[in-house]
Amino acid sequence: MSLRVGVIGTGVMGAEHARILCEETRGAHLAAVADTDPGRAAAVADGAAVFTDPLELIAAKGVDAVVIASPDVTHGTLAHACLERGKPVLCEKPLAATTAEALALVEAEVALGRRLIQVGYMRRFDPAYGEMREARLNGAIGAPVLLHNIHRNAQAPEWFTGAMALTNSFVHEIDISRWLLGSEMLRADIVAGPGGEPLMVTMTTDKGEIVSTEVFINAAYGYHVHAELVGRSGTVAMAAPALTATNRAGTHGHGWPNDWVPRFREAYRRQMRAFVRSVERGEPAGASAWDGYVASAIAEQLAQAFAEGRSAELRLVPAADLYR
Ligand code: ISE
Repeated sequence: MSLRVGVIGTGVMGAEHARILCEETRGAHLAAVADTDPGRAAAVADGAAVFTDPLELIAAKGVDAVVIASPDVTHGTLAHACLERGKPVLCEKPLAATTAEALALVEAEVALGRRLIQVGYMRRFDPAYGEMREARLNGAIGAPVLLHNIHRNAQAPEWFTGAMALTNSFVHEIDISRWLLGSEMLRADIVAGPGGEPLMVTMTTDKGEIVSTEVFINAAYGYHVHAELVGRSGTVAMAAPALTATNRAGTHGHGWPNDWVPRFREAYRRQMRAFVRSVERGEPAGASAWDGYVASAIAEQLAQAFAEGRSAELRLVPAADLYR
C-alpha cells in the first residue's frame, strides 16, 4: 500500500518535498497539501487535496504521515498535533522555534513511548557527508582532531530575523558535526566580522576535537557549503559540488546555485525515501526529536552568549532511553 503523505507549507522546501513525493518516492504519494495561500498550495498539489488549515490536514483520514515545511514558528504546534494523532512526521529543521518547545516535543514523544518525529537535517543523507563520516568510521584518516565548516548563502531570505543565522542556518553545522564526529559539543565561542558578518563559531567537543564554522549568510556569489575533516593521519574534504566544469571566456569552472535545493537535491530525495521506509518498517531514521532539541538548544545558548559577549558552556538535559 502506498503511504499517503500530506505536506504543510508550500514555499521553497514544501514545494520540493511535494515534487519528490510525486516524482521520486516509491511506496508513497502526495495525498494532501496545506498552505495559508490556497493558490500556492494548488500549484504544487498535482491532484492532491488542498487545505488552508494545517491542523485539518493532520487530522484528515486520507493522510497517514506528514511533512512540515511551514515557517519555523509553526513547527512546534504542528509536530505536537502529529504526535496527538499518532502520525509519523518529517519536520523541517529547526524542530521548534525555541529550546523549550523542542524539549516539550521530546517529552511528549517519550510519554508516547515511540519515535514518530524525524527532523529534516538532510545533510545526514548527502553522499559527500556520508563519505566523510565513513572515513572516520573506517579509520582512513586516523582519529579526528578538527572539523572545518563553511556555510555561505547568497543572501538572507526575506523572512530572516534576529538570531536566525544561528537558529536557522548554523543549526545544520551543529547537527552534522555531531553526526560526523559522533561527539557532543561542550563549549562554544563566537565572533562577528565587520558589520556583523560573517560569524565565526568555534566549538569544542567532549573528545577535545575542534569544530570551526564560518556562517556567512550574505556571501553574494552563491550557495556554498564545504567541510573538511582533519584526522591524525590524513584529511577528507568535499570536492567541488558540480558534475561538470565549463571552459569559456578565459575561465575554467562551475557555477554556484542561488539556494540550497540544487546542492542538496540528492540528500532531500534520500531523506524522503528513508522517512517512508522508516514508517513502513517502524524503525526510526535520520535525526530524532532529541537531535532536533540538541541543535536548537546549542544555537539558542550560543545566541545568548554572543549577545552577552561571553563563551557558551553548553548544557543539555540527559537523553531519555528512547534515543539511545
Ligand atoms: C535554510 O533554511 C536551509 O536549511 C539552508 O540549508 C541553509 O543554508 C539556510 O541558511 C537556511 O536558511
